Amino acid sequence: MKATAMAHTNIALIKYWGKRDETLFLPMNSSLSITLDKFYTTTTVEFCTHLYEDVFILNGSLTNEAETQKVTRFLNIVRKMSGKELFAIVKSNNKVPTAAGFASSASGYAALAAASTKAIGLDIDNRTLSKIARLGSGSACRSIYGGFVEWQKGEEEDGSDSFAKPIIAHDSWDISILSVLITANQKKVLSREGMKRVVETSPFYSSWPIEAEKDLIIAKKAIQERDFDELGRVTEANALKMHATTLGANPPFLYWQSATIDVIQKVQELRSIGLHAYFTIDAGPNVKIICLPQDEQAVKESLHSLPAIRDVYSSRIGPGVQLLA
Ligand code: 2P0
Repeated sequence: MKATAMAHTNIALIKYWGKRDETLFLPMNSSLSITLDKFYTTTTVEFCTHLYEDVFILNGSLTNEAETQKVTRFLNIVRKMSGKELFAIVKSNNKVPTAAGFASSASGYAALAAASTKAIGLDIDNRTLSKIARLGSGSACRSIYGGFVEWQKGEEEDGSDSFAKPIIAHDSWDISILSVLITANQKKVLSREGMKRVVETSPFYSSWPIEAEKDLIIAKKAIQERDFDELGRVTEANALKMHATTLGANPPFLYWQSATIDVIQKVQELRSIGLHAYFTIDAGPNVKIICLPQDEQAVKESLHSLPAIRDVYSSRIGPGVQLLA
């Protein structure tokens, strides 16, 4: 009753922003991401007869009650599916610079979903696994697959048609992704809270799902045609539209810092001298840049000239979830 799985983080080019159902993690819009090769979570789950509660060890340390409860809430779903009332020891290691503010919930819940379902004896396909991972954290459903991945929002109230699917395999288009660290400080408005606030209060939100669906069509076509600049343009535009919704929220909020804008302007400047680089920003101040591999070194060097940049992590496109044992 023991299994180990590894899942990689993903970065959305077309963002998931807003839920239509908070319990089932059903999104307002479909989204599209790339899975990264360098950042991942490895999780071992062992269901035991002698335990009277779940135990969660993260990066070698026993977690607090709140963190353990999140894992228990997720394992309850798996226990219910299997009909087995067993508690588990969960050991998880993040190879994600979490101290750098890069989210690990996507890789974390994707690895937990794969390891826990296998350990408890469920035999399920990746589509079902994607739906289960979604119930831990929305973006986790995309980390089941490698390469370019679409999370189709679905229409059903029970979430049965809300899952991710691969667009192209991870080794069929070589792209470089730079994660630019500006600050490691905890953000003031967590993404879960931020998306809820914009849905409920921002007058700019109503156009978001419409725009996101349009952007998704453009992005998918660009991927099929391997048109990097078209993909980059729509990626940037989509990120800016997402962040525009926060300015209209009540109370308003902004994830950016001045260094975020410095990076945006640097990327624009690099394009003006012929480099193929485009930015995207998630629910925080750090910036991710997609660029062609031949431009990676030049982009990296130019970023180091900005005083507020603390680090730059390079990745390529990575694989989907894997069972290790
Ligand atoms: C994304 N984000 O598509 C978007 C862009 C943040 C901005 O997915 O509430 O941690 O657990 O479903 O998945 C972050 O949100 O939120 C996220 P929950 P999650 O990557």
